[in-house]
Amino acid sequence: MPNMIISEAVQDAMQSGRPIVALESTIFSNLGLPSPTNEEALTLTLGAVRSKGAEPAVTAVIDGHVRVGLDGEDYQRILGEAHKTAERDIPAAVSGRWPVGATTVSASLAIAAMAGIEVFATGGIGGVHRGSAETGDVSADLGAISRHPVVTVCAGAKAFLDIAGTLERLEMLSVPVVGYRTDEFPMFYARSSGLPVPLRLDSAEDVAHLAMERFAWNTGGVLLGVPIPEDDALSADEIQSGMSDALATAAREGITGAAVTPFVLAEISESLDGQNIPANLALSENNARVAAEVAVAIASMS
Ligand code: PSU
Ligand code: MN
Repeated sequence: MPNMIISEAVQDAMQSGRPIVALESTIFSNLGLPSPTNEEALTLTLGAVRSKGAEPAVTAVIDGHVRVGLDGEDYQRILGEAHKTAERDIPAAVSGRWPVGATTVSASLAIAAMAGIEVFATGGIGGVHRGSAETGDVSADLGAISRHPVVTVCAGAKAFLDIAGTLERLEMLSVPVVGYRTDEFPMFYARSSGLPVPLRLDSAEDVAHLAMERFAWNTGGVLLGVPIPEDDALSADEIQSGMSDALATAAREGITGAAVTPFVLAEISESLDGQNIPANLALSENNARVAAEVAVAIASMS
């Protein structure tokens, strides 16, 4: 097993079989959300996990150490300047002693799986980018969701991605994609992408059952799409306008590789003039709550 520092609170939960929810750190860093919204998102997310009786385990690489579960000062470190750390970057972050490696979905899933944590919550996953036929740009999140035995709870994928292509790729990767109380794959700020999910489940217990069956095969994870709460959702039109500009700017400025997603996210926030912030907070909190309910259900079954 690689070296990892597991916080005391998370170790306690592991030893007593209490439910744990892993969380990524990229969304809470300057790569994901602007300050002070990022700190607010973190507080709401941690509170949501705890309110359901589960222990939050934020993943990160701090001073070259892989961390599972943070406290006090560590939280301040991930809220600031950070180096985006996907799964493939973990060895470089450790051997190169990166001060703050903010883990993406792929890195967080790798760390959660290694630590034996079965449920993970995020905001939106990465996916197949528009124009990927030319650029080849497909997020490492998809491969990680498929390989690691963890339930990923998300509000769908960002509207700037190729959602249909993302769902096709998830099928190719043999990922069970589940709509939580919905028949359609959610689209982050919007409740639906208009595209059907292959399976709908209506309770955390049902999701836990499915996850146990999936894990029994030892071949990978489950993706659970949870629509943003109705009151906080933006309309498809609102999202569309901000997005086209952002993609055009990224293309014009020749942004490639790991820089694409943070760049587009920042551009969209700017063009929506902060209208997306309440939505971002609401979906992060809601996903954390559902993830905790699933973790509680899994813990009660195992
Ligand atoms: N979607 C968001 N906010 C984010 C991300 C995605 O709405 O901060 C981050 C997540 O950490 C995700 C990563 O795992 O971007 C995907 O990056 P890429 O597209 O480069 O794989
Ligand atoms: Mn990419």
